[in-house]
Amino acid sequence: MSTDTITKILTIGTFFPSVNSDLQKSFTVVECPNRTDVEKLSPEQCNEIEGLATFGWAPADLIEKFPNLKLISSFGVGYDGVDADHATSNGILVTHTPDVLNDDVANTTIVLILATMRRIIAQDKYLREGRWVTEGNAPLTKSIRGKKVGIVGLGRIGDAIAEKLSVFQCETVYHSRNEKPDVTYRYYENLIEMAHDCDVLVVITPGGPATNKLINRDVMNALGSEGTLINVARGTVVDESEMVKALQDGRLGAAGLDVFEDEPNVPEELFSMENVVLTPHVASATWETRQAMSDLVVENLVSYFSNGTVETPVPECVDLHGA
Ligand code: NAP
Ligand code: 8YV
Repeated sequence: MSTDTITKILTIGTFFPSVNSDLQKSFTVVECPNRTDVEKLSPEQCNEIEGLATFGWAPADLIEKFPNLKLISSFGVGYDGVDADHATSNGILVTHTPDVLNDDVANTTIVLILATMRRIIAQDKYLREGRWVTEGNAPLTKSIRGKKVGIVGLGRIGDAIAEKLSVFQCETVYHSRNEKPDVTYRYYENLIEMAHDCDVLVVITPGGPATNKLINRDVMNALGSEGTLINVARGTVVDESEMVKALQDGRLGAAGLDVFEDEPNVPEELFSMENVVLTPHVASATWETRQAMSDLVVENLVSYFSNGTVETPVPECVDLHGA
C-alpha cells in the first residue's frame, strides 16, 4: 500500500518511544517533539493529519490548522489545555487517560500530606546541616492520625485518596458541585465551611474556568494557621499569590504542592519555607503509570481508526459517533 493512503497521525511532545513505534504499526506518524515544530508543517501536511496524540495541549487555533482531524488523543486525565468544546462542535472526538493513574496520583497525595505535616524535607535538611549534633533533637511535628481531611473533588482520584486515608484513621469529608449518591463521607455544599472544619484540604478537581481560583483567600483563611493545603489538581485551582501571602502571614499553616499556575515557574518565595513541600508535577510520574497512560493514548487512536469506537472519551463528546 502506498504511504499516501495510510492514515496520518501527528504526535506533539516527547512521548515514550513505544508510542511512536506502536502507532507506526498502523499509521504514518509525523512527529513534532516541540509545540513550536507544528509551525513548520506545510498546509499540505496539515491537510493530511487525521489523528493527533498530544500532552494535554490542543487549543482552538491548533485544532483549526487540521481541517481533516477526526480524533484528539490526549495524554493525561486532565484536559484543560484541550479545547474539547471547540473540537466536539467540529465533530472531532477527544479522548484522555483516566483511571490508570488513580493509584499513583493518590499515593503521591498521601506522600505530600505526610511529608508536609511531618516536615520531612526540613528534617532531612536539619540532619544534613549537622544541627542534630549541634542543637539536639529536631522540633516535633503533627500526626496525620485521626485528622479531618476535606477532599475538594471526590472523583476517580479523590475516591482513591479517601480510601488510602482510611488506613490513617482520618475522617474524610468532601466538597464538589454535586453530592455523590454512593459514598458515606460527609458532603459539604459550602467549601468555606468545610475548610473551617478541616485539618487538611486536598484539592483534586479538574482545572479550567469552572475551578479557577476556587481555593481563594476566604477558603485559605478558613483552613487557618493550623491547616495544611495540598494541591494535586492544577495550579489554576488555587489563588497562588494569595496562598503565598497566607503562608507568609501565618494565616495558612502549611502547603504540599505538585502543581503551579505557570509551570515550570514556581513562586520563589516558597523555596525558603520549611512548612512547604514542592514537587514538579509528578503525581503520575512512575514508569508503570506513564506506560499505561501511553498505551491508552495509542489504543484510542488504533480503535477509532479500525472500528470507529474509542476507549476513554471525555464527557463533552460522549454523544458523538464512535464515543
Ligand atoms: P474526575 O473523576 O472527573 O473527578 C473530578 C471531581 O471534581 C468530581 O468529583 C467533580 O464533581 C469535582 N468538580 C468538578 N468541577 C468542580 C467544581 N467547579 N467545584 C467543585 N468540584 C468540582 O477527575 P479525576 O480523574 O479524579 O481527576 C481530577 C483532576 O486531577 C484532573 O482533571 C487533573 O486536573 C488532576 N490530576 C493531576 C495530576 C497531577 O499530576 N498532579 C494527575 C492526574 C490528575 P462534580 O462534578 O460533582 O462537581
Ligand atoms: C500528566 C496530569 O502526566 O493526568 C493528568 O491530568 O496532570 C498528569 O498525570 C501530565 O498532565 C502530563 O501531561
